[in-house]
Amino acid sequence: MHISPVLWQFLVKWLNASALFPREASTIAPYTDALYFFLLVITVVGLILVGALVFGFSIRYRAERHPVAIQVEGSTLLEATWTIIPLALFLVCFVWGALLYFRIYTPPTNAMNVYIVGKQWMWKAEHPGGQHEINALHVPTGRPVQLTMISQDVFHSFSVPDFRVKREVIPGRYSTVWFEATEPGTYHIFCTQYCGTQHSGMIGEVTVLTPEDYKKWTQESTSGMSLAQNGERLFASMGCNACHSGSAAARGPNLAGVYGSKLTLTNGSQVLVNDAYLRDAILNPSQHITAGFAPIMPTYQGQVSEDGLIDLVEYIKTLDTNYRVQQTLTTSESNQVAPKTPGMVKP
Ligand code: HEC
Ligand SMILES: [Cu+2]
Repeated sequence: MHISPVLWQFLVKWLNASALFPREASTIAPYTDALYFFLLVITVVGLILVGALVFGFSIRYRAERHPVAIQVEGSTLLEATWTIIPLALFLVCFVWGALLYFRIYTPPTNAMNVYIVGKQWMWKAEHPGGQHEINALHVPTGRPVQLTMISQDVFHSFSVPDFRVKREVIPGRYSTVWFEATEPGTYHIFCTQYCGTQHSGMIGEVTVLTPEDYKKWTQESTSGMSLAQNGERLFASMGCNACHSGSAAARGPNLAGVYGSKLTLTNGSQVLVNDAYLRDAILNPSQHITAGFAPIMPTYQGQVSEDGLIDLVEYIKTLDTNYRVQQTLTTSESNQVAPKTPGMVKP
C-alpha cells in the first residue's frame, strides 16, 4: 500500500513547510502518516455529518413547529446502516493499525544495532565499533537501525518525530525500536516521558549521513576499542572466565554460540537467548538455571554499570562464530584512525 498521489504529496509538503507537521524522514513515516490522515479524515467526516444532522434537525423540529413531541419507532434499515458502516470503518482501522504495528515492532533481520542508555538528563549512544556519543546519534541512510535501549534511573522515552519513532526507555529492561532514515540531515531527539526537573532539556540530535560519510564518521570517531573488546576485558577482570573458560572441565557453560540459541532450564522451560536474556543472566543468575549446571553463578547486581553490561552482552554475542567475523570486520575497519571529534566521550 504505497500512497503517493499528487494531492497527498502536496499536502504533506505543505504541512512540513508550514511547520505544523514533522518531516517524513524514515521509511515508516509515510505509512504512519497515511493511517493518521485516514483517521483524521473519517473523524472529520463523522464530525461534519453528526454536526450537520444536529443542526438541521434542531431547526426542522424546533418547538414552534412541533409543540408536541412524537414518538418515533425504530427503523431496522437505518439502524443496520449506522451499525454496519462504522463497524466496517473500525475494522479497517484495526487491520490497518495492526499491520502497521507489526511492521514497526519487527526490525528487519539486517538491522544494525546501536545501544542507547538514558539517564537524568541525557542520552548516550554506544555503537558496537566503540563510538560513544552524548545527546547525538549518527546513522547512515538506507540501512535499518535497531536501537537497544535502557535507562539507568527513571522511565524515559526516546522519540524522533521526523522518523515517527517513540519508545519507552525503562530501567532494568531492554526495549528496542527501529527505523530506516531516508534523507541526510539532522533531526531532533526528545525525551517524551516526564522524568524530572530538566526533562525538557533531555534532547539531542540524530545526524543522518550518506553511507560513505557514515563510514568516514565511524573511522574518525572510534574510541579505539569496540564494545566487544571492552567486554572481553571486563569478562576477564570480573573473573567470569574462571567459570566460563569454554573448556569441558569448566564449572560454567561455554558461552560461544549461546546468543540466539534456545536454552533448556532446570525447570524444563525453554528460553531464547537475546540481549535481554544475557543481561538478566548476569544480574539474576538464580532466576533461570541452565539445565545440567549447578546454581553457583554469583549475582553481579550493583557491581557493573549499564555500559559495562552492554559491553559484556556485546562480547558474549561475538562469541558466536558468524557474528564474530562480521564484528572483526567492522572493528578493524574503524580502528584505523582515531582522532577525537567534539561531542565524543571516553568510554
Ligand atoms: C562461579 C562460577 C561462575 C562465574 C564466576 C560466572 N558464571 Fe556465568 N554461569 C555459571 C554457571 C554454573 C551457569 C549455568 C547455570 C546458571 O544458569 O546459573 C552460568 C550461566 C551464565 C549465563 C547464561 C547462559 C548459559 O549458557 O547458561 C551467562 C550469560 C553467564 N553465565 C555470564 C557470566 C558472566 C558475564 C560472568 C561474569 C560477570 C559470569 N557468568 C560469571 C557460573 C559462573
Ligand atoms: Cu527523560
